[in-house]
This record gives sequence, C-alpha cells and structure tokens, in this order.
Amino acid sequence: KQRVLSGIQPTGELHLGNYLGAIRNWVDIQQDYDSYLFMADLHAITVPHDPSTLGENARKVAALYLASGISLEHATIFLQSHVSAHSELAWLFTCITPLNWLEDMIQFKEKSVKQGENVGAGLLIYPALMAADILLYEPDKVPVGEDQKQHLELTRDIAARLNYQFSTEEKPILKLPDPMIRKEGARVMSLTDGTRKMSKSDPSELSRINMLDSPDEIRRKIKRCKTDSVRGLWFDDVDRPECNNLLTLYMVLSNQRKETVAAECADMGWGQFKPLLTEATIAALEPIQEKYRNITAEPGYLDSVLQQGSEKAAALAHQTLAKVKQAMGFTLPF
Ligand code: AQP
Repeated sequence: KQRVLSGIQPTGELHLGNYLGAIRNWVDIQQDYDSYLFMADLHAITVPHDPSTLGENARKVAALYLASGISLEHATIFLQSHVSAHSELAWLFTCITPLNWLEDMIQFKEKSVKQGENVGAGLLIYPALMAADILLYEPDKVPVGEDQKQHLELTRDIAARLNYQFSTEEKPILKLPDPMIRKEGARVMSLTDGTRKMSKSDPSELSRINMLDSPDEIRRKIKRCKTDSVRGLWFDDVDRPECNNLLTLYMVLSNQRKETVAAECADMGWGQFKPLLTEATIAALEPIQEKYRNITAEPGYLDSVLQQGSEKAAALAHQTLAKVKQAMGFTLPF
C-alpha cells in the first residue's frame, strides 16, 4: 500500500475548514492507504501558547480524528512531540535550507506581521519542521488543503536539496511526496469575510463553525454570517465570495452535486437559504459529535491509542533519521 501523512496543529477548536479541507479527505481515502496522522503540537508553540491547554487540545484533535471516522485498522495516530526524530531532523533541515526560502513563505509573512517585534524564530523555521514531519515517514502523498501547498513545495525542495548535496549513489536519500488536494472544500472561507480562509486564529468566533459547536451555536453563526443584497444565489462569482463559499459549504455538507445545488438555489434569497445550510451543517456534525462524546468518555482509551501510535511512528521515523544522518556524515550512536 502507498503511504499518506498529514496533521493538524492543536492551536484551538477544529473548524469546518480543518474538517472539509483535511480530515474528511483522510477518511475517504483511508481504505487505500497506510495513513500516518499526527497532532502537530511542536508547531502549535510557534505562536504564543497557553501551556494549560496545549495537551488537552492535542487530545481533543486526536479524538476528533477518530470521531470523524479515522479507523485504527488503516491509520496510525500519534503526537508529534512524542517522536523526537521530528525535532532532530528539523534541525538538520534548518542547516541546509537557504534563509530566503523561509522568508518567502506566505504564512510566515502573514503571521509575523500580526506579531510584530515579538515574532519568534520558530515561526520562520516552521517549514523545516514541517518538511521533517513529512519526510520522516517517506509518504507517497500528503493530503492537505490548498493553503498548505506552498509549504509542501518547500518540503520537496528541501528533500531535493538534501538528495543533491549528499547522495553518493544513484538512489536519492529521500523520496519526494506529492500533494493531494481535493477540489471541493479545499478552501473554506471565513463566515465574516469570504475572501479570507476560515482559521482557528481568527479573533472572531463568528468567523468559523467549530466541529464541536452545538446546534444553537451553528444557528446563531449562520444567522449572523456575512451575505450580500443580491437576489438569487450562484457559484463562482468573484464579486460574491460569500455566496460562493456558503453554497459550496451547503453542497459539500449535504453531499450533493454542484448542478443540483445550483438549480435548487438559483432563485433563493438568503432568508430561504440559511436554514438549509444550518440544517445540513447540524446533520453533518451531529454523528461526529456523538462519537466524540463516546470516545472521550471511555477511560484510558485515547491514551492507549496515542501510546501505540507513537511507538509505531517512532520506529519508522528513526530509520529515516538514521539514513539522513549517515548521508550527512554523522557517526551513528553505538
Ligand atoms: N479554511 C480552510 N479550508 C480548507 N482547509 C483548511 N485547513 C485549515 N484551514 C482550512 C486544513 O487543515 C489542515 C490543518 O491545518 P492546521 O491547523 O495545521 O494549520 P492551518 O492551516 O494554519 O489552520 P488554521 O485553522 O488556519 O490554524 P491557525 O489559525 O492556528 O493557523 C491543513 O491540511 C489545512 O490545509
């Protein structure tokens, strides 16, 4: 079987962007792949974080993977910080990565502007850690949302650079993985601004629907989401980003075809459409929420999943790390 790898940062509540751009796709393809799925807690500290919630948030993310339908028959779920090879390979990569590659990353530019003079070096180095996260498992594909495409290209560049600089034989040291980006839901936009992506770090709670939001919260957020004053609803109009985003959400959450939704909603006003979207969202999230409650109620279950996952992941990761260290000329520990 081919291998896939992906992860999410436990920086807050997971939202529909994380679900539709990432987790749901992992569930859909899991039968055909050997999946390695992790919680990127080392990434979560590249912006100021609260130590009292970091661990709990990571466990919540793991529980949401399982609640969304990730099966342990196909997937290994683990915490990034439990596999020390991530930090170690990230350092090796940091030393072979040109500074300007890192400075060009859009996410660094955006997040560093927000933090001004307090921006930590970790935010800049972040893509080297991400490259390590991925390449340690030598996956064939990396299923991510559109927003992560640039980081994945950098991962490939770092792997290619390592291969170019240090492989002595014909055979490359590391395999270059391909991105796997699904079209629908690849970019879920904010409910308060259809030109920005839905994000955990947006200060406005109204901008996103979280996977664990109650039906009342979902109703309230959709009622207050940004719309426009045009009558009739249609897809793909650049002048109506909110309209395109909300119709797409409805299409994806209710599992309908684009043409069906386009025909159904063509003559609707917002007052008629919003309850449809609300009900589709509640119905899609309800079974996940119920499973989440069961998983978190079972004592010790999540811990044992994470422990087994880390052990399996560490065994694979340390093999790759040893290979890279050897190629770079290190003496391996005796
Ligand atoms: N709005 C989105 N639309 C589609 N996919 C998205 N993803 C995130 N937001 C959207 C996908 O979720 C996965 C994990 O993301 P992450 O949490 O590791 O980092 P992120 O992309 O930076 O997510 P956030 O919510 O914006 O977090 P903060 O605010 O903490 O930076 C990725 O596969 C991503 O594509």
